[in-house]
Amino acid sequence: MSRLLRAAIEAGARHAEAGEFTRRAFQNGKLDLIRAEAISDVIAASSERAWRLAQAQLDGSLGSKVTSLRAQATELLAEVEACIDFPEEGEPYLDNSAVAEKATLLADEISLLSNTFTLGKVLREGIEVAISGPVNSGKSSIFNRLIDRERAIVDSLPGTTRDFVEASVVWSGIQVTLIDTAGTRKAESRVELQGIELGRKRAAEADVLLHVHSAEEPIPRSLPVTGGPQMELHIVTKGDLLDRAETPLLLTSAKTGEGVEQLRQAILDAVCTRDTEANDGHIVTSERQRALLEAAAAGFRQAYQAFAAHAPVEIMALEIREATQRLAEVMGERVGEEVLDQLFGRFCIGK
Ligand SMILES: Nc1nc2c(ncn2[C@@H]2O[C@H](COP(=O)(O)OP(=O)(O)OP(=O)(O)O)[C@@H](O)[C@H]2O)c(=O)[nH]1
Ligand SMILES: [Mg+2]
Repeated sequence: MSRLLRAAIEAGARHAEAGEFTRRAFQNGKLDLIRAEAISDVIAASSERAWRLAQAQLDGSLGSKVTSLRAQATELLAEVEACIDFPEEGEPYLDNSAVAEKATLLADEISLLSNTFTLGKVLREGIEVAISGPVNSGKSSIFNRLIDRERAIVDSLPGTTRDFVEASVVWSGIQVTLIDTAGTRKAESRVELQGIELGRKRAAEADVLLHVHSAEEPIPRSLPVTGGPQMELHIVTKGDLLDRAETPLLLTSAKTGEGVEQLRQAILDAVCTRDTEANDGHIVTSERQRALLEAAAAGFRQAYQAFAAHAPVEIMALEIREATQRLAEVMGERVGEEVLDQLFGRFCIGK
């Protein structure tokens, strides 16, 4: 293969660049940018749902939604610009308040769409769930239960897990990476202290932090609210040792399997707050799309504010024009070379 390749290159061929074919298709107007982005998502899909989502984008699902928003925006722009071009004729017909109102409605609709990015990210990239708690509280046991295999060592000796252990599973089509960490306690040795620190750092990067409280210990009545960016869940482990459940927390047992299915569901619920049906299944999948939609929504809101502040109609027109331009950029119109370089650079060679 490599000799063949060398011969081809000597005869004048060259290596394709990353994403070169998709980029050409985009630049020749065969694909809009949302669909071009979807190609790299199809290739990178880590689960069936991620793949299905990418496939839907490739079929133009999100693109058609953005196109319809853009049509509304263009109509609004025409209304407000008519008034500038033909002030005498336009003024009596143009109802500024109606335009401002429509701009607000459009802003709300665009925000709703851009908010689906959180779900889109979960579907595309999956989630990370870190299990943390005191030593010997049953973290590794519940970890093994959740992934359905004996991956982490379990022992009655406290301090069994030394740093962290990771394993990936797919639940309801979403890739879930579970991270079992070393239990916390006043460490006995320097090595243990380092292990705890490594686990803590890894856990800090996860999307969900699962705190475990062993039924053998007093279960805290009030839970600390950290207010960080992570979702936090608290559960009781070794629930089979409790006679009566006296806790509002989810009771689980790695021994009997009690509560394990509910725990899986609780983890998925924690990250998928907005269901897929919202927005007719249109989901924003890239940070680029999200940022542009946010900017468009902000622009339409500013158009309303200009109206509310009795600013000249030109100001309102300016805001609407810029916001409409942001919507066009989502589809890939008038997007700068640097953005394209960055976007296609993520593709595999030759795709
Ligand atoms: N009865 C009962 N015992 C359990 C359960 N889960 C874990 N244990 C026991 O609790 C002990 C500690 O379990 P591990 O899963 O190793 O706990 P850990 O939190 O990972 O411990 P470290 O890694 O040392 O921090 C072991 O002896 C387990 O057999 C459970 O659901 N019921
Ligand atoms: Mg452990």
